[in-house]
Amino acid sequence: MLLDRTSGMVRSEASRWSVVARRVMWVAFGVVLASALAGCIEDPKRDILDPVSDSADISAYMYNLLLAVCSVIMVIVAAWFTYSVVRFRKRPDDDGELPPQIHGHTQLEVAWTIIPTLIVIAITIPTIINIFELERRPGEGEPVTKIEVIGKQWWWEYNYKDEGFMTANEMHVEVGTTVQLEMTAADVIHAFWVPQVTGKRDATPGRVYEMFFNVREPGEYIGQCAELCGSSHALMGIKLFAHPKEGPNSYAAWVASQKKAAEPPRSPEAQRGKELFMQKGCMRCHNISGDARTELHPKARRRETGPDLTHVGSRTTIAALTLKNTRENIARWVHDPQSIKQGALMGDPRFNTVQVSKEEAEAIASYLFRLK
Ligand code: HEC
Ligand SMILES: [Cu+2]
Repeated sequence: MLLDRTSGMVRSEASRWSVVARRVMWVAFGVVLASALAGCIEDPKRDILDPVSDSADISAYMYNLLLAVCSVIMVIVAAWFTYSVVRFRKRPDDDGELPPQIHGHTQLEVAWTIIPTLIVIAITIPTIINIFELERRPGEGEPVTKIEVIGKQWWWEYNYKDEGFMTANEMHVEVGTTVQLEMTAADVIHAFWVPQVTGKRDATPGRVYEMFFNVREPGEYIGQCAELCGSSHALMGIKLFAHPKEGPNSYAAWVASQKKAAEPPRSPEAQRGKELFMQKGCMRCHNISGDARTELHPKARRRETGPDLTHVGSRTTIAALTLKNTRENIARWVHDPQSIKQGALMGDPRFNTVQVSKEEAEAIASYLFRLK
């Protein structure tokens, strides 16, 4: 029992719970409204109902099929229910007698067993067909882009093994060419998901799961790690660029630029940045190819190894979409990664006790940002 301070009356436990329940409802309402608004302003969008690949078509088709079937059922049930409530409501002349009961009515029982079974079968058949369709491997001789994907706390490593380079978070593929992801994880379970392009699939330590897709529209698609993987899980974004087959923005042009060794520094400040990069031991965790002194030996790769920085300046974002890629943001990140991404393995005292002053970070940023 509680004493209500304004009225001095004793309030029951029940009314206290109703106050709590009302507050919970308001909070829930706020959360729903905020996420709906967030959905409105999002650009570019991440919408499974606007698929741009064969794989996402399947997910959208299954979603729409289930929505249609369930909507029909809902309308029938709701209409029948409303009709019954109105038609059989209690009237003033009600004599209190029970209406005829249907317990043990054989035809009805058979009907409500068979109809749901048919509905479930109708949903199961396309589901099974589509599961096989999603797993279908590309045919012999069909060109395939193979990308090894490694989920790490809290970013994505992409290894274009056939081409011989690595990149991070921003995946590039070619429109019309089947992409084969070979997904695993270095630490905990993550999940790769670009709603307009792929289904959701776990990246699990010690296992390799494949995923296939073929994008049909050039563009930029946003994704997100979809498996709670620790404190900065929400800052583990994905960007997928689908390049046309031809032209200056073609996939081949992107691959050619990524295969090049890193640009040597051009300005004195960038030169100093490169020296600081080496002095501070950044290449313990980062590779910059083209100079043995900034290269990370492939055998030295560990769980805490960070993104390949050979072409870090060519990315549009850094730290898995946490920051826009600008010179200033690289400097901010290098100076104090922990304040930007809590728990990031860079700047974690267990692996890295190197302190980089603001001014040093700026020199390093001049070097890194030019690595286009
Ligand atoms: C202990 C290993 C480690 C060391 C040492 C380290 N880093 Fe990192 N670095 C990482 C990891 C891990 C990430 C990815 C963080 C994330 O996004 O969660 C990262 C991310 C970055 C990024 C962003 C790259 C991108 O594409 O998102 C830059 C730039 C960077 N580090 C520069 C440096 C510099 C400069 C130094 C030396 C002062 C350094 N790092 C030292 C592990 C390390
Ligand atoms: Cu995650």
